[in-house]
Amino acid sequence: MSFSVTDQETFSITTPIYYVNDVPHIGSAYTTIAADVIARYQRLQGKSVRMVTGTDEHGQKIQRTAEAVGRLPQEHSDLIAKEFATLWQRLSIQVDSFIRTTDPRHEAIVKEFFQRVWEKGDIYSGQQQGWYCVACEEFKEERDLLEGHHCPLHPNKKVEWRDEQNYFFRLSKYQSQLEQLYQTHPDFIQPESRRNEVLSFVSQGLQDFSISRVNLDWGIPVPANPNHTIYVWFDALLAYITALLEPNQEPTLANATAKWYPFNIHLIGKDILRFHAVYWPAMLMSAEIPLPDRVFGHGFLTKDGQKISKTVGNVIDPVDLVDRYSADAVRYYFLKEIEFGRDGDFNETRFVNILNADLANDLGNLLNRTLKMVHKYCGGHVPAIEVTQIPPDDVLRSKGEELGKQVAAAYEELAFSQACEAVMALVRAGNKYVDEQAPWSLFKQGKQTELEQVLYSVLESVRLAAYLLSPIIPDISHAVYRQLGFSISFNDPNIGTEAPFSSHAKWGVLPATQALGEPEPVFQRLEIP
Ligand code: ME8
Repeated sequence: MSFSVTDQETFSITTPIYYVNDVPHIGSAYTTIAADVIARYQRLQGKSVRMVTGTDEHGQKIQRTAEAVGRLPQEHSDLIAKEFATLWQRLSIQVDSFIRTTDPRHEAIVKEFFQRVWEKGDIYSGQQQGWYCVACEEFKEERDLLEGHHCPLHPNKKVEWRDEQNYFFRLSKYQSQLEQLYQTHPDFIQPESRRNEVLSFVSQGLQDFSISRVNLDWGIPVPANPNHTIYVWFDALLAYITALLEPNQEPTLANATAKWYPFNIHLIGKDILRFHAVYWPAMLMSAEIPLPDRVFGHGFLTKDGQKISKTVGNVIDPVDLVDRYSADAVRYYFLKEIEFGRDGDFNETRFVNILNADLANDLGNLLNRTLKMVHKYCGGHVPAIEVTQIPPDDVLRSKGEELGKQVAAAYEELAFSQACEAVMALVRAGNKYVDEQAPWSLFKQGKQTELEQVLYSVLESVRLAAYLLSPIIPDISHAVYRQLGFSISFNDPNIGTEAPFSSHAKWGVLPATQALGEPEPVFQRLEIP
């Protein structure tokens, strides 16, 4: 049975539309992994999911980067966009829509949107004076700059003085509507610390912002005045909407917003919070388009305490990490190690230690030792045990029966680290249980029924752990399921009907007498480099 989109609820989520100033680094991978985990969790829940990512290719930052490497901006963008798409594949990310802002359909969407806002009377011409950070593509207040007019997010870059005629968007007109939005929808901005940041920024009074640039060819021309180019942020935010068009659909706002809109989550880093939590909702209000449900701004990955950034030049290459350690390893480490929403430092020794402890020793070893015993003592089949035969106060059964609900709540709150912790607690309990119950001695004593109950409980706990971690480590979960005799792939887009959360997140799903696969390590121990 398969559901069509209209039969079931939809879920849509975005990552930022990344700049193509350089190949992707671990920061962009971090957000995209998290978005993929959320999307996978929602697929398990049976939702029809649209996961959107893409590349931001216009504006001065990209034009200058291309010039510096002797390429045309389009040629440069083509090369780098490909690197992003390849990395997402390597990281087992299921992208439903990859939007590039140089897609011709996007220009049509941006122009239609601009026109709507224009007709609303929310755009006017004025003089823009101020300090501009090309790396942020944003005007900065003098008081926010470091000494010598350097940008705090790009301390090696100087801001530039601008004094030019621009078109402005009447952000100030939306001050009270925005304040009302934050009051009536307290979950609109998450986590709480980010919400407070925005509330404090907005309470200082909103200023109109310029949405066009002169002397810049690389961008979408302003419909009424082609001497101006639409500001790259105005252009990029709209890529979220363009990304919802079906491949051969006419590019109109009505078409793009028909099925998947409004977005459930815009997932971003805290650096671009204002654009998403203030400018974007105001733009949508002006165009009379519904607002997203929530904007979640996570923290920064840092190295030696400084934000990892392409512009700063302290990047960690995600391709290298995947090559050396596998996609699941990278996915697990970042989501388990860093509380989502907070900053976190990358440390390779810790990386190796956590993976070895959780995935090789605790999860991998529990499956391996149990399967070997089942092959030895029970003929390679799931023991013929009815779940009702296992006492309700059995440690694994009672923990397992609570776990699905607990982990679902953690995923809903984007508390990935908590989800991992809760699952690993069951896995660790499983290892302890094996040590205490000593199936080898039950075998020696001829206590076959007790032995089978013990082994069933452990196998079922490993299965449940693999299922609940599948949004984070889909390849390992697949390997566990295969060894347990299932032919389910967690990369199957129909996973929500093949193995729905409503049944597989329960304890006691492993079918009695199901033939088991050969035990093979699901995660090889890593060496500290
Ligand atoms: O801002 N730690 O693109 P961008 C965690 N084109 N996340 C990080 C990070 C770090 N050190 N560095 C980057 C842009 N990120 C615009 C977006 S959206 C309409 C336009 C992640 O390539 C994080 O999600 O600079 C951050 O918000 C994003 O990359 C910035 O990507």
